[in-house]
Amino acid sequence: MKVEFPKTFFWGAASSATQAEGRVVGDGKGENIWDYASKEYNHRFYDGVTTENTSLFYRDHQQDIQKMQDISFNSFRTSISWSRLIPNGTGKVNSEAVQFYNNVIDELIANKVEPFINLYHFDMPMVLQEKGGFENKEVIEAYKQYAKTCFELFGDRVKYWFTFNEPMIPAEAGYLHDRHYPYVVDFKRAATVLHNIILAHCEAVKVYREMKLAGKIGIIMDVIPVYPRSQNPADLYAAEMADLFYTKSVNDAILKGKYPERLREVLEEYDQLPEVTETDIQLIATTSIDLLGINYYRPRRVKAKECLPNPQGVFSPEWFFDEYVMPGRRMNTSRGIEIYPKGIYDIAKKIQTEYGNIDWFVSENGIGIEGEEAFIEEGIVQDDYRIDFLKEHLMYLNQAMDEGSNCLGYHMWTFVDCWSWGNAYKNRYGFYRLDLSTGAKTVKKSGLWFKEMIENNGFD
Ligand code: BGP
Repeated sequence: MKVEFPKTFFWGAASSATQAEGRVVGDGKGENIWDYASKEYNHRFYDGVTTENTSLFYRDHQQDIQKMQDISFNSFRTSISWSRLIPNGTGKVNSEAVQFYNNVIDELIANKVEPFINLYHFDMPMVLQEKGGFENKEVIEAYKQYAKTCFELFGDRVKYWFTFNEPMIPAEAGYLHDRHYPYVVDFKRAATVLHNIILAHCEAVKVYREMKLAGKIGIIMDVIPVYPRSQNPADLYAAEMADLFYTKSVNDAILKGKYPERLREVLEEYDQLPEVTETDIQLIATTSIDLLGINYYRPRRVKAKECLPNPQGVFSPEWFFDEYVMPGRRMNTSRGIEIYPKGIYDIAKKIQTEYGNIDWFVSENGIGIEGEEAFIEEGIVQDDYRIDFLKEHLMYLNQAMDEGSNCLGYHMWTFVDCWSWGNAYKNRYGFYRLDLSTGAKTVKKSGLWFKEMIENNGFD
């Protein structure tokens, strides 16, 4: 075996509640921002597909978990839907949801698939969004209670917990870049949301520690490695700023227990500093995680600004750098992002050298392709491009591990083709194809390749 992984390595895939569960009549689920936005702002979603029509993990979980076992997963990440478990955001728990998540967890364990459970994957309950979502400190308290409820209900069996998926995204996409509801465009509000999400993370970790449960708790982050166009100081400055705003802001707070001083200086200079109290600073400084998940899809290439930003415009990190379109870059044209397998190695090195070589795993990595039906032959999507993508990324990951990186696993995005934030079912990522007209879920060639790779702990 040329590329070999430890026998204890976690292999599987990731998914999330809103993207996969779907709705069935009488399930008692409350509305979240995606249920609301995909109806009320339907034009923003590819083909107008709403959350109601997602791949029905709620109904099919038993067969789906069997499908995980069929391709030899030993672990699987999904999230609990806050608005399913506690339809009003606070207070009464939905017994149907408790039953559902109990079934999922028990079924996974019975199939020797370790459940990795995330508490928040972009899906704020609508009632709490109406109160300001994470702009409102009361929602931090509500999240803490929700987290506690989850630990009480499922903490006897779930050994791997995650507080948030990509904490930057609800802030950046929801409050600055107009991609997620509530479609606000205001840097300071985005910064407040990010800060409050970090506080909510800390509160959940604190509760988990107090409960003395026998498991690990962490967070899933999207680290986009930044590469400057050149070594020219102006390009280097652009890269430093992109990294500061989009990576170090969250990473340093979570992994080093403090925000970068440089960030504070810049935000102060532009009058964009959110309110951060001494108590907040203390809470962040005294919280640490056990396991870090990293989602990796693409690099961020940047260059010095070509034009001065409009001082009348909305302040944004993009005031400090421009995107660099590197000649010859390799693109996933369906998703419009660069494919750069070495990025995974660079992230591993960064964790090793700058963040204490903490235990981590690849919590998402994948390639979303439009029009995959064109690759169906003999009833199977012949997705050799996905196998190549996997091989290349795994080779770089393996190299980093040989050099001492504490990587414990690899989860692909995703298990069955799922609904996505905006793109709905346009780009397909799954090991299983979902036929939207029949609901059938059929393994792809990559799923079979992954199975063999797991069974051999590597590949040639
Ligand atoms: C990650 C999210 C996932 C998933 C994935 C694919 O950032 O955590 O929920 O959606 O990206 O991206 P997209 O669906 O936008 O193509």
